[in-house]
Amino acid sequence: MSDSDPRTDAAADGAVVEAVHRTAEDIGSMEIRGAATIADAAARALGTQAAESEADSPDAFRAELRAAARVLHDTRPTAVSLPNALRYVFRDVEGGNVERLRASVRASVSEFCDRLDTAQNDLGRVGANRLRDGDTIMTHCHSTDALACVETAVEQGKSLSAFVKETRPRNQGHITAEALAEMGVDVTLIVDSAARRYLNDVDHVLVGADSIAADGSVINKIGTSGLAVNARDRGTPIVCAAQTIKLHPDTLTGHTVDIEMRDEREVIDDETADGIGSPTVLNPAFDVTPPRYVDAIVTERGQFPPESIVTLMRELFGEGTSEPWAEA
Ligand code: RUB
Repeated sequence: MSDSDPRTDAAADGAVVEAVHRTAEDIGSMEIRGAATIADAAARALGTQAAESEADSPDAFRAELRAAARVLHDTRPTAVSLPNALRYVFRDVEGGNVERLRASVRASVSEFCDRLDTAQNDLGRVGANRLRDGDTIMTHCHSTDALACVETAVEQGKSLSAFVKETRPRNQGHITAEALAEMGVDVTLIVDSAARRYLNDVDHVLVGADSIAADGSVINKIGTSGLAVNARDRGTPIVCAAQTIKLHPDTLTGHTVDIEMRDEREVIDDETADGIGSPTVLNPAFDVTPPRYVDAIVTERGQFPPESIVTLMRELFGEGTSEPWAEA
């Protein structure tokens, strides 16, 4: 997919189908959110591009797919599951006529989405082993990987309680509270700043990840690092549930992970801000928790001390990756 022609690429931008633009908008506005869900939606959108493409040559088809991938890629910069999903779909898109290319993209998308589901279930079984009957967890944000561990533990007959941080400014903790309650977990919702007060009553802090860096740093919803530092101070284990699609290949060669800055109006509306002297407002969506504050990263391939995750990353990615959707 790398032999792109700039003229074909320019023409392809206009052939990106509506469903791809809609998915990109939904990811940007967080209608679709959470690293695994974003990956699933992005892969499916590429599948729709392939299905609806009216390209009349393999070159034009591939250029359209690259253009669609760029639209999706530029939505949210922190969750590496998004470029990892796009890369997966591009793996086998090489030769043949348009119909063969179309079929191969659609097969890759369906394989990718199946693998995502399987990985989450497998990860859930690994993570559930850490949870004992009667345990209390504390959560931050809403992570389907973290919830998979709880769900499996509950299915194994374990009774669990949870302190759920509301997770300002978007309150994804509410989604977690609802999901846990549906599983039969006893839920207590707290404001973010109450976390330290209750950490003594907690057996595990359980969070997800948008990206895991080669040094074992966990990049997750803003507030995760403060929670982890407090948990370490109180001696409460902190576990990160993250499928291998969250491993960030570029960090193998020393790149850092971009932290998304979101609209300040998620924090405060214009009128209220005007009323308090129009302060500068910063709204970083994620932060970086250094590996020394994390006890284990739970993946579908087993659980790892964060410092050893680099071994798994090398096995999966070699020394780095390409961007097959890049313009010529
Ligand atoms: C979501 C978030 C989640 C991870 C993991 O942030 O930080 O913890 O994405 O989620 P946002 P999952 O709400 O800004 O997308 O385990 O579902 O992949």
